[in-house]
Amino acid sequence: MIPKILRGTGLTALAVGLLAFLTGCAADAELDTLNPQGPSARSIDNLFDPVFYVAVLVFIFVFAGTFIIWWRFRDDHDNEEFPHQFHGDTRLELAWTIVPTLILVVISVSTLVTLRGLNETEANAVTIDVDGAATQWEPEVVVVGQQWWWEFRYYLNGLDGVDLTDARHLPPADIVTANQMVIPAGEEIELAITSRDVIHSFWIPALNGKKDAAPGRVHPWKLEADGPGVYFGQCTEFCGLSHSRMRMQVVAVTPDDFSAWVVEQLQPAGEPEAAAAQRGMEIYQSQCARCHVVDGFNDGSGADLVANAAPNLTHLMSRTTYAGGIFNMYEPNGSLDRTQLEAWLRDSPAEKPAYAEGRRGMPAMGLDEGQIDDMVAYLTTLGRAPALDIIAATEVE
Ligand code: HEC
Ligand SMILES: [Cu+2]
Repeated sequence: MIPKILRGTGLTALAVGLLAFLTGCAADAELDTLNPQGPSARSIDNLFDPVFYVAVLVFIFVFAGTFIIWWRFRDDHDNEEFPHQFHGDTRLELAWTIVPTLILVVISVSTLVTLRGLNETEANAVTIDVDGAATQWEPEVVVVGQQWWWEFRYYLNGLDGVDLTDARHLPPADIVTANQMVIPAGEEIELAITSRDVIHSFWIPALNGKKDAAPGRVHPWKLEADGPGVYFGQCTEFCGLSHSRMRMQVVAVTPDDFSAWVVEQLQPAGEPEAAAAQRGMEIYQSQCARCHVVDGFNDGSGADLVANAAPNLTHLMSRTTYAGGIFNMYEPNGSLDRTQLEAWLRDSPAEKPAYAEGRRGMPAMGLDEGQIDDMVAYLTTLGRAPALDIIAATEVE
């Protein structure tokens, strides 16, 4: 027998509450904020946990009090007398003024201390071994948000003198990637976050907190991964049509792997050998180079969108996801996911909604099937696939 209080609205409320609770359950949640794997995320979690438990205590206290009052002073119908009235209680009033004040003071002070710590950056230079010559790099990555993907720019000589005020005309960088940021594990990475269009927000829940990417502004931020691994993120400021398809990943690797990655990314693209790939390169020249950049081939000057505002394709194959991190480049066995790539080249707005006519996202290019084959042949010459374990760890659904 269901108690009276749980019938009707009560039952509905309980069911809705339970459903909401269950939606929060996942065995392997990529965007879990409660499983920090870097110092910034950990300091946020260290603040969140106690505040949460205090909130639970307050909740229990307030609801228990409400319940007791409701029960004790209920009208039980057979008592005609008005309940006993009283007014004022100095001890109670002092208690419920002082205790919440103390709680709030403790919470605000610890919040301020945490915020201060999060905004302090002190990255140490990392040594990158470029062809036997050691280079010192102060780990800084410029993060550019735009509808609806992320660009990561690495200036290996540091950001001094690099003018970031207009994200639509950034100075050429040594390495430019999209949607996957590769970093050395165990090192603090400074971020300079900006946007080419509207406000976005950069957040890798396991590594750091949210920071807006705002056009015309450069927001300093940082992240660090305790160890090698793949950490997922998602734009967290609603930014239009494909906001939900604006994802990113941080791939933290060992210092040696990082050096190797840098050396590889510094290579410009070469001339392809196969005839199909050469035909693809010609199509690239006539149709794609007006937006995209392939280092060693075209530099994006005179780009049709705003300069460099389409993903740099020089090392496309070294990225395991594309188009805002929503498609896999590879099958789990490491072979190219050709069907998906062809679908993208056939009609990208059908794969990922975009206001193409408003110069956002990639427009449908109207290639025929032969051209698509040639294009795939060319694209697969651009960069090298990463190791199978990275392919597996970065796989998206
Ligand atoms: C009008 C500009 C424009 C043209 C022309 C264009 N693209 Fe794109 N392309 C984009 C934009 C913008 C994106 C990012 C789309 C997104 O993630 O939502 C993109 C994404 C891509 C991607 C995914 C890259 C990644 O890392 O996410 C590939 C591959 C690609 N384009 C290939 C091509 C090819 C091949 C052509 C020529 C046949 C072409 N594009 C023509 C603007 C353009
Ligand atoms: Cu966004």
